[in-house]
Amino acid sequence: MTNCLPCSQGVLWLSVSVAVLSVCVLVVDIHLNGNRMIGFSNGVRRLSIKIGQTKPSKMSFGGLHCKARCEIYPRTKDVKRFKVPDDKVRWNVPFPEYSPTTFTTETVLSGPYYADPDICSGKGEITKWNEIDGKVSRVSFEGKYEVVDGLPLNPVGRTGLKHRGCLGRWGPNHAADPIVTRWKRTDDDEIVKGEDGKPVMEFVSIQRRDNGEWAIPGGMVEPGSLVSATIKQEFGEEAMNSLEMSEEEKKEMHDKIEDFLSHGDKVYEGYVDDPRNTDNAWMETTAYHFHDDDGTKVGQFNLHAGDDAMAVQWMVCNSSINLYASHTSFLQQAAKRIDASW
Ligand code: RP5
Repeated sequence: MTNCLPCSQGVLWLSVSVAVLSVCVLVVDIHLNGNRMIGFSNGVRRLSIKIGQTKPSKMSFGGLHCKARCEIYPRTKDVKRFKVPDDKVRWNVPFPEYSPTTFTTETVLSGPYYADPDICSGKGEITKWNEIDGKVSRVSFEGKYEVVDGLPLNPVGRTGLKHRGCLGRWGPNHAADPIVTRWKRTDDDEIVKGEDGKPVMEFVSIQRRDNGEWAIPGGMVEPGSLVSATIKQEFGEEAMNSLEMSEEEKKEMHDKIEDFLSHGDKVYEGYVDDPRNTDNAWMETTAYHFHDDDGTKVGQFNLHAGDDAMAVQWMVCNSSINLYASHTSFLQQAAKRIDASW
């Protein structure tokens, strides 16, 4: 049997495909459906699939990591990374003297619910690298990663530290980041313009409790959870302090954010240059942008720092902001999406 279509069927198939594509191009609203989203924005077609995808994301990291090579490992006083110069980051560049520090925190080694077994000391094994492993996704947005001597290798390159540091999972640790923005306005409700004449965007920023840096209120995707659910949960917990709310207040908050945080546009999915990354464990995220164009929706949100946040504020976005991990570059993508000043 041949796989080729007869000519008339081929033409029919082509016409149907073109028609379907044309209808899609007319889609104006961007739908976030679980962690699966099909959207069209600025004339650019975006199609993404679940975390379990096998192809590298079109939005993936590129470049070299810098924060993942910070000298002292986060949340420690004296755990020093082996120094990795820029030209020795990539694994395919020989670096015979490379002797990374071995480090995993006691907390992670004690086996909390979010952590994998300590496969290096023979406690359990992981066989499903680059696959969905039960409810845990070991798939990277950056494509297939190498596994050497039984351990997954950071897809960007050397970090100067091996094993997991304070990350629970070997390989990718998946997170989700909600970028919530509005236009900056004067007391007379006029939109403020930047030096480039474009409107100035503000976003909901939290100050992280672990290092005091300002960041997007993101969080880890729990095994089996959807990115969309994580986005709502993290925004509620970190920027609205939902954990301290009564059941009634929680319901009110839920009603307010549910609709707004259901219509967003994915601006990034891939590796994060997070200071916690190691040679064998690293952060990846999916970042969605939710913009309140007329300022009537997010204005209702009562921002209160909670959970992992020390403070929360509307922060002006421009090229001089300095945020946690790669968050500044996610904001830049969001600004581009709505043609905001940068
Ligand atoms: C970053 O870590 C992600 O972009 C996300 O914002 C964050 C998730 O980790 P926790 O805030 O839960 O520590 O890499």
